[in-house]
Amino acid sequence: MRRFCSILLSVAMIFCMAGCTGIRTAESSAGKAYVIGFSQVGSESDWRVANTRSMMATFEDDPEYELIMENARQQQENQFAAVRKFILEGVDFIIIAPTVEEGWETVLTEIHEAGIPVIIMDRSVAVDDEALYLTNIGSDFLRQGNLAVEWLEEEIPEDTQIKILHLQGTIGATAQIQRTKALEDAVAKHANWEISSQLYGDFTEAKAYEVMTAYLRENKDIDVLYSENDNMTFGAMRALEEAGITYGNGGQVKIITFDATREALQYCHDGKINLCVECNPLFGPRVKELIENYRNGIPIPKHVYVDESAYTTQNITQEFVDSREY
Ligand code: GYE
Repeated sequence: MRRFCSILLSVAMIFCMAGCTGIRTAESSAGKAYVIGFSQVGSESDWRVANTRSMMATFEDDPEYELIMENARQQQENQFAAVRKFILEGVDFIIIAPTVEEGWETVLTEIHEAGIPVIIMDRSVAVDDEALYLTNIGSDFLRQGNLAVEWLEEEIPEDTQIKILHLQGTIGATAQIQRTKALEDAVAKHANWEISSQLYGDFTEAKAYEVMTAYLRENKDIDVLYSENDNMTFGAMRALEEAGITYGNGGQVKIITFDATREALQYCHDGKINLCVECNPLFGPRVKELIENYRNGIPIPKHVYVDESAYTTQNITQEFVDSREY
């Protein structure tokens, strides 16, 4: 603590020497609250927006906590800068939703040396020393991919050749790595499955629409679209429509999407999307519980997975869609 105070003091002095521009410190902004610095990936998708909301809503009405969120706009360097700022401010706790898995060793070591506990949320980090973070709470992305693949295995007879168009999210993000792995492993096992192309959509609707539109100008022979998140799927659907290609139940292209947000579930219910694999973004309450356990000295597991399913037109009702929280 004394170390933080002296860091804070020197930072404040530097700012005052530079013309007293002012600095928001953990102390000044929060009184005695337990301050959490949260480095969020960005706002690239509906999933992400729901995730941010869940985190904000969980902590905002609790005077015991203050959550300071920094939006990295999908750039890992912005996350490094945010984390270093949190360290200087002397926050009590740090949460990181990492953009990509690689590259975290240095900054996590800096946090460790500052004695601040860290939770890795949503995606994972690839570091040798697991002691650099308390726990990783997120989805089992490989299981999600396998749910998709198992559904496709049931849909496609062994003697039918299929061409799969694969829309990929941010390369190097756990959600991309594992969802891609599930598909590639399955394609290697099925002689009748072929990935016709892998397009980079960065988990955003705009990028997916752009790459799909360009692709469809030259290629229209697609049987399955495997899209690694809902927003890319929405962009792809628009491009398919403009190219005059049918999709969904009874259409040319079967669509598999990940996240299962309300909008995607509605399309699924309406027969426009064939399979929605669920990815739950509502981590706020679970993260808070983990922090409270940590503060109370209750041991917490190294990995916490959330439970998820997959939906088709056959197994969802309008009521279910309407009750979806995200
Ligand atoms: O599927 C996507 C988001 O990491 C689970 O990131 C998350 C993924 C999610 O942008 O929509």
